[in-house]
Amino acid sequence: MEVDEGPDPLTNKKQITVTRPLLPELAELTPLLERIWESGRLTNGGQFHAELEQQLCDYLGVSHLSLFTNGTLALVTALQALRIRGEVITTPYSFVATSHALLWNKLRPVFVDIEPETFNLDPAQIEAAITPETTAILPVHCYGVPANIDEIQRVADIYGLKVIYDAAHAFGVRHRGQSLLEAGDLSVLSFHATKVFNTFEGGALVCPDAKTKQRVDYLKNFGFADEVTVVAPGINGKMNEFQAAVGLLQLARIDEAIADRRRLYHRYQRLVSGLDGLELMPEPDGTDWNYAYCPLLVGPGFPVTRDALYDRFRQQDILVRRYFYPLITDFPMYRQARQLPLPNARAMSERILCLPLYPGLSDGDFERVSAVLQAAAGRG
Ligand code: T4K
Repeated sequence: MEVDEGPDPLTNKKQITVTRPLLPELAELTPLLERIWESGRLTNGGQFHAELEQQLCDYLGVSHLSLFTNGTLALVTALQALRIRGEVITTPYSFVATSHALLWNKLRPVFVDIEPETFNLDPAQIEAAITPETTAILPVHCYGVPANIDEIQRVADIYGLKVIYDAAHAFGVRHRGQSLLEAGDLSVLSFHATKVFNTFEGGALVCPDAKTKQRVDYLKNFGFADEVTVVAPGINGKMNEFQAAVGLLQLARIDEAIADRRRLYHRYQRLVSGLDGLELMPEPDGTDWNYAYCPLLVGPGFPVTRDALYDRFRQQDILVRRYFYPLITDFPMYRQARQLPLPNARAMSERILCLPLYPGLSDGDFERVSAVLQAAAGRG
């Protein structure tokens, strides 16, 4: 990936965003668009849709996958596919779509704390939240870091609960030599523009077998099993041919993109290791991680607070983000939801700042980010 020399660190005001999408070359897109135009098939399971499903299964190392027009509809459908009812145990430390998928299904979220090391649902807390109404667990592989899948499964098996992973951040992550997306009963991916792999908007539901995929395929197409048979009140969650074509082009360069992310992450590690009071999330053990985010924790030992650091970045037109602050439980529609004590989630959400991380972030831009951190640390 080409990296330009970039602007003068402290004078240039070009905006740096927390992420920028991987984009295909326009010239590569043209022949695929021509094929769409010639076929006249724009959506409802065309050639690119079929090709992307196959190529993603091969790349991700999973046997069945159904494409969606976005990750949120895939989450909503996953809960429908498994006929989840009643209460679902989930994390407050996520993007709000995780819990919204429950409300769209008239399910009741029950919030449980996270492990501070992984930012993921703490399996040791789950049992205390289970009632006779509990039917499922909805954990997130936050930042693409694997949740504690063994322990979560152990609790789920004891109580007969389904496990649906919100794997929106976990594209391509392999854990102990196999795809993380095979954990639990279903996993949901997001291919939104801000993700490691994108189709502008998009997502997928990873299924364990052909029968489940069949049901999911019906559900994302209004419930149609054939021209005259509707088997369920399905939704329109289909990915169109343009999205799928973009996906095929992105997939061809995804390894290079992840390698770029890795290099940049290591550069941040070297920078942050020299600054007292800051801590970059360590890379997860035993995992081929995808470097989806660059989570920085601002500790009490740092001279400025997290929010003051956030403001300093903004003043330099560097749009860092507090993923995930506020906690989901602080949004009005979740304040009344049942929750266990959430001290870790709250502490992390008050310390977190995600730094800019994307393929092609220039040396000059990295220097600008670095200059803000150094100045805040009193090294300026
Ligand atoms: N579960 C989890 C755990 C998720 O994180 C998400 C999505 C979902 C489920 C739902 O999946 P989808 O239905 O979205 O497929 C962004 C994304 O919109 C959202 O997809 C993502 N999580 C979330 C973590 O981040 P915002 O509100 O922060 O997006 P926005 O528009 O402020 O963009 C962030 C930065 O990215 C901007 O400052 C600039 C840059 N950007 C953004 C877009 C859209 C670009 O450079 N180009 C772009 O096209 O939510």
